[in-house]
Amino acid sequence: MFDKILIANRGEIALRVIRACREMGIKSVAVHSTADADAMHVRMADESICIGPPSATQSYLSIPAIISACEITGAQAVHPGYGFLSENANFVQILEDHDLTFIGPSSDHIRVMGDKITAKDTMKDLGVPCVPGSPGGVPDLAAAKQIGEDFGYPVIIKATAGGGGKGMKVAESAEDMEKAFMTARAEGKSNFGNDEVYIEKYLTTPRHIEVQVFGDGKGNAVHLAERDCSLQRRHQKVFEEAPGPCISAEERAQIGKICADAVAGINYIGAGTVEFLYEKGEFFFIEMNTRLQVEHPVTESIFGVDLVREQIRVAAGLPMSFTQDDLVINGHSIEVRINAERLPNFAPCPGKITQYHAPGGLGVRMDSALYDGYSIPPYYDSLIAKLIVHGRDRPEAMARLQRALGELIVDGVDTTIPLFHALLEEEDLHTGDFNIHWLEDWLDRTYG
Ligand code: MV4
Repeated sequence: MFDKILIANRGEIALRVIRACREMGIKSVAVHSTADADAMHVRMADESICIGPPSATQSYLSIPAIISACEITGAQAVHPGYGFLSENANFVQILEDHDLTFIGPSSDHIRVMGDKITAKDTMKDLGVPCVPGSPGGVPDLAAAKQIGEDFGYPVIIKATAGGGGKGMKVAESAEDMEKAFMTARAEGKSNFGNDEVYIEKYLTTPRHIEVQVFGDGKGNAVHLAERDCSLQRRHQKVFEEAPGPCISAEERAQIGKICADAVAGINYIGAGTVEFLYEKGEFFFIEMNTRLQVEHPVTESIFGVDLVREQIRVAAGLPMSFTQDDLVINGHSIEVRINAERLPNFAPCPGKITQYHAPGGLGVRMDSALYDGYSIPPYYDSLIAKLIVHGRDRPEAMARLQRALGELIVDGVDTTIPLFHALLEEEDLHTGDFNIHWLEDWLDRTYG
């Protein structure tokens, strides 16, 4: 087992990893920018090291700075958290070259899944059901129009390197194709330096269902059911839950086995998420994420497992501590993302926290790096806390969420807390009757 792990991240996820390290008797190293000298992760780690100026490019994203920090502190492994360098195949390659262990998948798996065409090809070959569409990349407009005819409109043109909704355009008809195709291409080129695009049948009212998988890198893998993350705004998740309220035990077992077998088949190591669109009882693969996700706690809550501990174990060459048969769902869990943002436009709202009180009690988990008097810096993303609740069933989890939100105090900055109070008044949230468009439609209706 590792003696010392460096956490190449900040905020709540850095705390999450430090906590797992401490429970495992592993020393933790925090890295921080000059803007984060007073951050909680720096206080909580066993040691800390400054890696650069406020700009993420020059600190949390700086590969030379992270490698140097490992050399100086004697850390043997790096946990990337999510975001930043967590899905950077080049970074993983460089760590490997320096005999440092990346706590996550191999650079090859990150690279394959980072390109959506190769990801889809790979998953399709492994037996995962995919959205019907072009076989691989679409070279030109003529080919794009042919695909439109073959599959029927509407279709969606996606940049293979895309992410966060960038490089994605819907064509409702043949007349839309030229503009949509050219725009998707141009966005792929300008945002990701890659103008390759592919085309899929456009699903009009799906839910976003993602299956949590975990592999030991030796051909063994399990699934940990699914999360429903349909409530999103501009491709940012807002409310996540596990298990999916519309997924039956039979569907879960079937899609779960397909995903576990697929990742076992490529000797995948560590945590991964297989993303699907789910419509009319069918799953359609869209992407795979090769990282621990923001919303992993809802999965931890219903299975009672520590996914970070498990990531560290397999990275050190140990077996997973559970088998598929050990993984039994207990109840229901919901996470809401609390951002320092001002409604109704969700404008970032950094500033000083004048009062902070975290909720508690049975079935309540608050993952946050906030403290009284902390100043949220303006340089990084606006997630300041994740409130995660667990109940014996979905109604109990919803009631607990409402109760916990009522206890939570975050003063000094605007937050998305009022959004959740308002959402909990909505019948559709209680029945689970929503799809990927529900939240944006509701925001339009509610705030205009
Ligand atoms: C789609 C789709 C409909 N049909 N693909 C959005 C970002 C990327 N992860 C995939 N996305 C979508 N792909 C087909 N074939 C609709 C979306 C989509 C979406 C997906 C999940 C959650 C929220 C979304 C919001 C808008 C569009």
